[in-house]
Amino acid sequence: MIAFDVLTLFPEFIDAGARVGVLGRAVDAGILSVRAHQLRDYTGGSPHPLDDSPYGGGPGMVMRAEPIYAAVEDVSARFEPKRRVLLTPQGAPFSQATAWRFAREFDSMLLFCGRYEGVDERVRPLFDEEISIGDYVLTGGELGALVIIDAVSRLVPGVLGGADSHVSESFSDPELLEYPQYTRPSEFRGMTVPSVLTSGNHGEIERWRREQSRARTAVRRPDLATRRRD
Ligand code: JD8
Repeated sequence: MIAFDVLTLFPEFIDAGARVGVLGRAVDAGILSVRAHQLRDYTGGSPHPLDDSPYGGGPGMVMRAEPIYAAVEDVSARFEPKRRVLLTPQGAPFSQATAWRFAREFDSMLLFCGRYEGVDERVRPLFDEEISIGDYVLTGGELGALVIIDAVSRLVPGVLGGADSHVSESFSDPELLEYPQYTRPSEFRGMTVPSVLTSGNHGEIERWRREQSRARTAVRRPDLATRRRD
C-alpha cells in the first residue's frame, strides 16, 4: 500500500490522472491511495488570497507562505506522510533512480503543486526535498506530481497486478532502450516481422533483441549507452 497526498489548486486534475488505467485499478484494489487537497481551503477566514505580487516587482503573482504552511501542516498532521516533496523547476531532476528510492523508502508522501510564478521562498523549510520532472517549463506542479505518482506506484508490489516480476531492476531501468516489438499479422502493408522472432529459437531471439537494444541506444541515446556499467 502506498499513499499520496497532493496539495493543489486543481484537485480534479490529480483525481482524473489517478482514476485511469493501471493506477485506477490499484486505487480500486486499495493498493494505492491518491488524495488531492484543495489549497484554496486553507486561505480560511483570512481576507488574504492565495497569491500576492512579488516584493521587488516583476511579472505575475507569488503563492503566499501562510496558506501553504496551513495546508502542509494540516495534511501532515492528518495523514503523517513520510516525505514532503515540493515540485519546482529548481528541484533535483526526477529519474528512475528517484522513483525506486521513493518506492523503497516511503509508503506515504505529500506532493505540493505550485502555480503562478511559484511559491514564497520561505516555504522551502516545509519540504524534505524539491523535485523537477525535467528541463521544460510547465504552468504548475500538477503534471510533475502525476509523473511521480505514476512512476513510483508501478514499482510498488501489486500495482501492476500479480505479474510484476517484470519490474525487475534491469527491466525497469532505462539504461537500454527497448527492442522492436511486433504482434499479428506477420505481414502488414508489405512490412514483415523479422524471421528470427517466428523461428522459435529463444536463444537467437534473446541475442537479436539485445543487439537491437544496444544498436538503437547507441544511435538514439548515446548518453544512456556511455552510462552503462556492463
Ligand atoms: C511548479 C509554478 C510555473 C515556474 C514561471 C510560470 C516541475 N519540470 C518542471 N517544469 N516546470 C515545473 C513547475 C512549474 C511551476 C510550478 C513546477 C509552479 N510553475 C512557473 C517558474 C517560471 N512559471 C516543473 N516539477
